[in-house]
Amino acid sequence: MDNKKRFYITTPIYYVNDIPHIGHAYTTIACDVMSRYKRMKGFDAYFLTGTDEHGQKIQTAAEAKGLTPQELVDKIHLNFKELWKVLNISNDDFIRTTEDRHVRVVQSMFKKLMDQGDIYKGSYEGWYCVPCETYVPESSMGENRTCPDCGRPLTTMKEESYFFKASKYVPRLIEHYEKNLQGVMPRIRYNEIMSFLHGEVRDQSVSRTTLKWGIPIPGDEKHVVYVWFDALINYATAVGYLDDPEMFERYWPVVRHMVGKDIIRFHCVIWPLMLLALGVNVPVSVVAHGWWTVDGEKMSKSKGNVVDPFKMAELYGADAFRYFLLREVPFGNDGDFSEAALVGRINSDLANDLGNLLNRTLQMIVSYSGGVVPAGALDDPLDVEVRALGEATVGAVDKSMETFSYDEALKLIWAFIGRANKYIDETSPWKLQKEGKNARLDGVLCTLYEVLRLSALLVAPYIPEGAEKIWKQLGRQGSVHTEKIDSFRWGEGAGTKVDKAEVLFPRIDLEQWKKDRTPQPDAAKASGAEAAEHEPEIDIDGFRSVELRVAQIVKVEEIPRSKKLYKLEVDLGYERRTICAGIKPFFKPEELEGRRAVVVANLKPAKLCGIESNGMILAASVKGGEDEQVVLIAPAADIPLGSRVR
Ligand code: ME8
Repeated sequence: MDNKKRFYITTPIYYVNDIPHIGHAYTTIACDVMSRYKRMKGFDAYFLTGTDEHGQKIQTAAEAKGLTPQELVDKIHLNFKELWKVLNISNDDFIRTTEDRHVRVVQSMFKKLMDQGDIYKGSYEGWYCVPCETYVPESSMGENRTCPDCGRPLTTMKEESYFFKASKYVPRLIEHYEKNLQGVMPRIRYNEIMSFLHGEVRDQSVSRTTLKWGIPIPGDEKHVVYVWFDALINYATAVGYLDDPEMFERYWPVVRHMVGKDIIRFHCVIWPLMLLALGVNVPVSVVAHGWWTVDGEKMSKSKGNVVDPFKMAELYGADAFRYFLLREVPFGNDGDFSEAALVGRINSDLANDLGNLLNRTLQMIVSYSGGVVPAGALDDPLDVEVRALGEATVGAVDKSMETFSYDEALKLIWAFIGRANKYIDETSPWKLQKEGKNARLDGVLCTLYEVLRLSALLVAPYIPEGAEKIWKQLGRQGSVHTEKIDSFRWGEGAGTKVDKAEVLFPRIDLEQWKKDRTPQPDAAKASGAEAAEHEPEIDIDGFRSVELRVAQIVKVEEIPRSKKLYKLEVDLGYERRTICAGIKPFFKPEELEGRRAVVVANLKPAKLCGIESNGMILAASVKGGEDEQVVLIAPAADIPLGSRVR
């Protein structure tokens, strides 16, 4: 097998000082989808993830918990392993930097570089960020000597240190990137790295004497290896740099690293420089993704808005979470996570588009064809068009996956699914059946079955559980995940006995979902107290005497003397009139103009702030502590102005 059919992809190895969050899940899911896809394209694909277990952060976290660093990492790394199970991650290996296999490689590389003079001893003095474990040059410090990454105060530090002669290899790395534009993806990050390389790249401090929790330097044990120098090497350890030259030969030339945009300098500058010094190929590509915010805000523990991937998988299913993360934002860009958007995608893309297509098709095959896919003639122009789109989609998806454009690939697949749903409406199989046009009906059912058989293959890397269920419902043998996309031949599904149709992605009832997520107002503070104050009973005639009508607010004017009142002009269809309403604190004029509302049309005129008010606008209100929430009461659907509300 040539290198073109091999693929090795890695996630960053995650720090185990904390529990996994959406950022960890995102990179790992993206790598998982890519490796699953490559396997289905017939590649010998290898997928590595793992944990970064040395360094100051871990030592500090362990101290805070009253554990030894080893106890901490032994415990916390299991959270990551567990999460990958829950999210259906198909990694081939999970590396921990505290493993002996890794410690030996780090020490051997360190020694090799020292022996050849590329690591030398010196002393280092500078401004240091303890949590980030980085020296920060004066030029990139934040205000008041703070870390440009985490914003925390820097401290001065002087220590004896080993240095890696990074600067020596910079011209070779620049030359490499000039010839390999795919070396850093996307282009914006490539440009960032090139301009950094054209600036001053200093020799790198690669050892520490200030902490104990690290890999000892052979022959000088008061030093431990700097955590990033240690961590980057994991990618080589795992594919047998020291222990299995054959495996290393097989996968190293095709390695791609996926990382968040914040750690590209380590991956696109330091690591390749280390590899050049070691005489090893630099990675084919480093692919950088953007960062997730949550409901428009930066994710942080102090804000309490950290998205817990375990919880998302439990509430919505691993497939939906995986699908959402890759569909929602173009890979490489920053994205904003919101559960409401996730629910929207579940209902529209998964339940509606894909789920309905499967359900409708299977039910028709059962009702009209005894549950067996008919061997129809697939020569109607519509059939030919759908087939051509399917075949073109396979090629277009492959192009998108080449550039890690996951969202593009999903858009293409869903365009194909959407086309098939439209095809059902265009061909109306129920009419064909009624009219006894059996030959045509067979062609339609067979085409739809083929659409689904192909779609199952295309969605399998993204929604592995759902795809397997589709495969089974379609009556296919074996697992969808061992299929090869390119072996698919249109029409070969005829004759298959389909399985029972079951709902794949249940629709989420939005009203119920909102209710479940809305914190109930505190009874004492809010609605409880108000609800207890009932008005005296009235009879039906008493209620009828209130003339309620649908109106539209056409103009909103401020009343300069009043903090609460707006002067509204409302249209009742048969007349326009002025109403003064005490809703100014809750709405801007532009939020009211054009809105429909229900008004009391027969209220006696009253003068408010010198203006005659002819009626009243209905609104619901609730008090929660200091805040009052007010919403207008409006008809749920379009109805002529002036209609009575009874
Ligand atoms: O950096 N959105 O580990 P780590 C998207 N151990 N990605 C995010 C994110 C967010 N809000 N927050 C974090 C390390 N990430 C090192 C790696 S590799 C040799 C060593 C991403 O656990 C971040 O960009 O702090 C990074 O790629 C990854 O999570 C791991 O972060």
